[in-house]
Amino acid sequence: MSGPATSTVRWGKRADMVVHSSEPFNAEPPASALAGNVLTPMDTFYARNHGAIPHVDPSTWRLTVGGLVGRELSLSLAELRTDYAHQEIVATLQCAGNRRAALLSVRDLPGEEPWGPGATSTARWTGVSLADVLGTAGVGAGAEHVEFAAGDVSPTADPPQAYGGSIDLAKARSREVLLAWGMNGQALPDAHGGPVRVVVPGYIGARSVKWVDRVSVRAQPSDNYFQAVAYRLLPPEADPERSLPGEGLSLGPVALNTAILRPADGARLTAGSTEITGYAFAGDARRVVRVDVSADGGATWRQAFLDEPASAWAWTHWRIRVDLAAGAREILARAWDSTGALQPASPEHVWNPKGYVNNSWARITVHAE
Ligand SMILES: Nc1nc2c(c(=O)[nH]1)N[C@H]1C(S)=C(S)[C@@H](COP(=O)(O)O)O[C@H]1N2
Ligand SMILES: [Mo]
Repeated sequence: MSGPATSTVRWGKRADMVVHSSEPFNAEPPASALAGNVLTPMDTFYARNHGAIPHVDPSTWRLTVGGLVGRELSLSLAELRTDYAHQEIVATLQCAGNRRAALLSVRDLPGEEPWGPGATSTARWTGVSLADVLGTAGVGAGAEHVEFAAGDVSPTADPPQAYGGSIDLAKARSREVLLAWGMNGQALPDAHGGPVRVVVPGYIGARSVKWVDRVSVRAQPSDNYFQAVAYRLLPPEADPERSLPGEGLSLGPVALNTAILRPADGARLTAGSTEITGYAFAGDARRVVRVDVSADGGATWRQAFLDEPASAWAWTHWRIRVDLAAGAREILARAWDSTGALQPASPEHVWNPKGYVNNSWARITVHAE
């Protein structure tokens, strides 16, 4: 209905998606499209892919569960749905590259896409707890990690390989980690990992492996490129072209972050009372407890009103009315979490060679007249 018929945006996404790459398909909604929606509509949910989006036939799909288990399992979608209790969880996914654009303006990041604040979205996921499936397989001695493997091959991995990753066993055994076939009440679409994906609430999006077809219980983290080499936080002086498997810090839980969704960066507004809205998110067991907003470049701050999050695994939307003086105004937002941690002030403090985890204060400039 809306959008030009000539739109090149695919996979059922809205016409105004910011497409970072069409093959593989990488796209985020404009920040304003995330505002006001606790659940992100399907056509607005960001898409992050390292290879071509496959179509996996739900009638022939099987999940194998192996490695350090008492007995190997091979489950069809029908078996997964009938043999295990269904779970529904509202959870936010957030890419480790969310808000990378601000790191790029500090220093170049060759080959990395300039994601804005839209590499995060929230859905109601339906599936079964991975914990229950691991329970039937039986976790063996020495198990510390659970690996997820899929069939989509990434040409940018070194060497090119199918996508995969792992999480620690304790997280894998928590109720909230799902093998999900439903998203906002619909069958999981191809672009988001249908027929079944992993959803790891509170962890970077990279661990929520789409099109999952194998779960392996292991003593060590996955050797997959996207666990051992990519999605690791390297020190600023490291050369990502030469980094060896296991170098740097493996990213798991999402760092405390926030973004301003409205008004848009660069917007022209009428001076006076203006509503500022945004999201804040804290990974794993942490909760967003406070968001401060400044309408004068950080000279003074006031606390925003926090909406009740939809679940312990969902983002917190916030809002505040500020009085905007005429001229170019820098608006800042910064969040605090339940451990008392505050976001770092500037992207210079967090710059790293792959451009992950930019959780510096949100900053936009608007022109009030
Ligand atoms: N099989 C597979 N799973 C994947 C990926 C991928 O490229 N292949 N990308 C990961 C990354 S980096 C993110 S941020 C999320 C994005 O999920 P979405 O495309 O549903 O938003 O999926 C993760 N799971
Ligand atoms: Mo990601």
